[in-house]
Amino acid sequence: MAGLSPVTVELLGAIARVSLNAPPVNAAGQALRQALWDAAAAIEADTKIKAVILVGKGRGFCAGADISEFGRPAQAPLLAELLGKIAAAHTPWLAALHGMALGGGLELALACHARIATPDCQLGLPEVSLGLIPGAGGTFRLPRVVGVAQAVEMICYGKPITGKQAAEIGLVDALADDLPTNALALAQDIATRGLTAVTGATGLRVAPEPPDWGALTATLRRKTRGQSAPLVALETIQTSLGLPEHKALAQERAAFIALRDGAESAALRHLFRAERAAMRPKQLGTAQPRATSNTGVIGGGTMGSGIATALLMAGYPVTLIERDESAATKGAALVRHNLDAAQSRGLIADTAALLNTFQTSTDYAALAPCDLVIEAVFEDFDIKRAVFTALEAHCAPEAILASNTSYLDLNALAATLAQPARLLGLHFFAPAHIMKLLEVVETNATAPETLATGFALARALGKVAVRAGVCDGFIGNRIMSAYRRECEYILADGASPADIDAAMRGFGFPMGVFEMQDLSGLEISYAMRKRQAATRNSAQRYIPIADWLVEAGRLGRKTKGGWYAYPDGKTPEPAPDTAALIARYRREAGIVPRRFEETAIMGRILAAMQGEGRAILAEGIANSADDIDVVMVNGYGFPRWRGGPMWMLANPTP
Ligand code: 3H9
Repeated sequence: MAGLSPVTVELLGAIARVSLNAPPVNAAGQALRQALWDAAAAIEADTKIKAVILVGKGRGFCAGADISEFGRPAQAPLLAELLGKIAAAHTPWLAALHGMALGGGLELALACHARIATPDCQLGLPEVSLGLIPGAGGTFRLPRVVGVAQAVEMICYGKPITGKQAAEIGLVDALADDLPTNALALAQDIATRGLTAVTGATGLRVAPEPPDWGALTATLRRKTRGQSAPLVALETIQTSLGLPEHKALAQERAAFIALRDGAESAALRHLFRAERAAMRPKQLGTAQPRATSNTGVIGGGTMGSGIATALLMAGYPVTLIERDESAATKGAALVRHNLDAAQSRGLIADTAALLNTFQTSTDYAALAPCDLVIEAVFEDFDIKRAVFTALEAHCAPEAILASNTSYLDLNALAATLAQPARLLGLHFFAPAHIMKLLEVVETNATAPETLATGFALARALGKVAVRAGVCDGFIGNRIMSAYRRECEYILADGASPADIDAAMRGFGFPMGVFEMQDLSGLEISYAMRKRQAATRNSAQRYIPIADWLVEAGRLGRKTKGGWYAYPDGKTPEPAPDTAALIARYRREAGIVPRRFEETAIMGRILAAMQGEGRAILAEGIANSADDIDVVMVNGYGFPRWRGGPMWMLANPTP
């Protein structure tokens, strides 16, 4: 039976070891399904085989259905049919899991009769993040193995769990330190003593208490902000509990197909592809990244300490430079605070161990061993230029130098460097150790190797990175400025901040543009507007209300008032002072306020995003419309399930 590919079968006495071998992630495409089908049929016919081990070669067990097949007609054997065949086999199958068992991969493991996993293996049904529900028995089998509450958590929210957690909830029967050895021993035990005697398995079991479906639905609706797949998943699980297997599987498949062929899944699959493509911009060519083992950060404020935290969490030693001891101590305290929070969320094992690889200094000479230094000082060109002069004097000539500027002209900064080819922008988003997005900014002089190092760093930090060219605001902030301006026009013409924020929330943003400004503080964009005042197009409409708010001391939540009032420091309420300023502006500008429906508000906001997106593309600031979507979704709260503004432009819903 050897030689079947992408599935191979070896006989180890009475045990058959079936290996999935479809790099890079053993996705269950047609060829793999057919080969596994054939292997299962041959094994079932062989009475000498007493147990089967199913393993994945390479990085993991199986990442699920092959996503690239979803746009084409399904080809036999369907995954659900294959899994039905394995579940019904007389010979017990043991799934041996490492790396990842996701989506159809976990459904395959659930169709097996027992499961063993490495403690760090990722097990999950992440279909909702592709706008889908499990379509190969997951909504039927998982609740009957781990109970309804756990199954709802895994299926409706789509977040994977570790092998260790899976053992705690009974999803796997055993954990393995040494998977090949432990799986073989377990399979031999099953072959000798029988499945039930070894695993204590009583087959599928249903949770005794059905949950409060109403409460689950309400929470899900709130957390998923307009996405439909999670709610369909919940309904499918609920309906499935009252159905026999064949009917439950049929209703699951029907719901799966409807979602697969719908707009939401197309949008989410677009982002899955776009996020991966963004990490390979054409400008890299064949350039290889430089090795990075020691890093430096200049500036210990919110951004600098967040960047230092992100670097430490990814395993890089960090030297943080501040201008004096007191600022260095404050920066170190912020880093410790961030790491403590990460530890309490289980993201890192030990703050103290990471702090052993962290030091602060007020002397740039401490950066001598660093191969990558990221500057995150105050947004002032002269201050940044002085920092880079010092970096050139103290860093090794091959060290990569990066600026975290959000707005300043990196081409002008590059022109002040002796070696501009090693400068790039690394625009992190606050909090830098949490936000997924990184804009990797290429100046006119950035070498491909420097750019490649930026992308390699992004990968190591677990970020989604997008290449951007130099302009005021790069991709994301430039689009944000454009739609914020549009929101101010809508406000000036008659809508209230609450009307506009409600429209954005209704569309799926976590918060509206005015609430967001109050949260981050109005003074930053005020300073930017003042900087741009001399060069602003005087023909363009300008709304001064935000300036008046700052000049009246209304900086946002921190002053208990900005666009809104915050009597308790956090809950926005309509602010009479703001309303008076808006009324004053309308009066002075001779505007008779009109009413705006939510759809009209969102239509104008989207058009502003898309218009600016087109300009950015035309100027080569972004490589593709897909890159713009990746930025808006990962850095600016654009609802993921809608695919991004440029996707919506190209794929209008009827
Ligand atoms: C499903 O299973 C439905 C079933 O319930 C029912 C069916 C009837 N298919 O992310 P990476 C590619 S829905 C095809 O860069 P990492 C990926 O495009 C599926 N290709 O690496 C990339 O290729 P390229 C449910 C896939 O280590 C390469 O593999 N499953 C698939 O950062 C490496 O990927 C999921 O939602 C796939 N399923 O992360 C899992 N998966 O280099 C989706 C990956 O050419 N996948 N590729 O761009 C993931 O979450 C991550 O890719 C994974 C690896 C964690 C596996």
